[in-house]
Amino acid sequence: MQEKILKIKEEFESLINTVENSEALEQIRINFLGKKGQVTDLLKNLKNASNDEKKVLGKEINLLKRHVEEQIASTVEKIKKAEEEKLVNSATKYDVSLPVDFSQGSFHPITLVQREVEEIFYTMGFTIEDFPEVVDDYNCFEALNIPKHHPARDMQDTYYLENGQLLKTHTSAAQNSIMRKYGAPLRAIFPSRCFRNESTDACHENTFFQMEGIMIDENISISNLIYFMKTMLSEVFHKDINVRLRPGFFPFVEPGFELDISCLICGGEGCPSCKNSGWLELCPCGMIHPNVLKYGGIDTDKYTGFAFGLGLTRLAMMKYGIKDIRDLNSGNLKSLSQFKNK
Ligand code: FA5
Repeated sequence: MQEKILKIKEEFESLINTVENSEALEQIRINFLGKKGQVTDLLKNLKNASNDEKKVLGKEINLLKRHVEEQIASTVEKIKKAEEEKLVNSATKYDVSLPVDFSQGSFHPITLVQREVEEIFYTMGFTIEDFPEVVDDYNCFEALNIPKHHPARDMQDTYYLENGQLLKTHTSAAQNSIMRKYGAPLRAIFPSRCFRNESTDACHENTFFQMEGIMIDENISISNLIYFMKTMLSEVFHKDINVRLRPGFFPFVEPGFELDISCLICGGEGCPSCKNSGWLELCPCGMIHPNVLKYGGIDTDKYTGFAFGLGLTRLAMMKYGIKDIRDLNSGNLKSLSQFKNK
């Protein structure tokens, strides 16, 4: 039996030292520690040994079992880390000087990042809603506690149609309709294209994507908001990201916050992508103002909620290391064809 123990140990060592992914590691675990695993069998067969043998062999088998368990546990961590690193590295190999590959179509990086964030919120019980890009003044401003002539409108000049409708400046424009459609409790995200009349630079476009999220229920607090924001960012980047939360003013939330992430293009040193500040405004958020809940037909004695407006285009820039936001709307295949297999 001692020979058998040694053989099993050798076999385990050679397998564990060369294992490359989680699936193969799970097979090794089953093979050695599963119900019919080799180490489990050794323990079962011990009952046939004499009392003296049991003392010696039992100790050896238990040592082997512990060794196998410890090795598997530390390898799980190693593999997880390696798999995450692989994901992160593959996500940041963006190089405009690479030749164009016309052999296969590809998804736009914003589509990729949008789908990824949708998946994250979907698994946390959020529905994914759609809303038109052309809206009226009520939805875009008034229902959000921004009456006519309110100075907050200055930050969001946009393109108006002759019939008085406008191209929506932010995804918050869908909040009122979605509250009215579903009532409370409610968990929804609604990604969309937004438009603003503004000069473009490395981090501003006149056409960009946001993803709004709202959660309304009894006893919702800022802790819930912070939890969901942290979960989303760590899932998207597959690593811990430096974030800062600072007070921010938006008439439709109280209190309101700006959530910034440390710029991943320059590592926080300062560059044109982050207006040389080292930080990038990514996801303003806050507790939904009671007026906005009332306009949405929600009982404010019973319910509270949070809302956030994630800058999806900026998220794609940070995730894929795209230095200039204008590359994303350029239609330039040299840039866009690089995202095939991501
Ligand atoms: C808003 O649009 C608010 N509706 C967000 C919000 C929702 C606040 C819910 C509170 C509660 P802001 O104007 O800061 O806020 O834009 C939100 C995000 O969209 C910014 O952080 C940024 O990531 C992105 N963004 C805004 N303007 C542009 C632009 N011109 N180009 C690219 N991204 C932009």
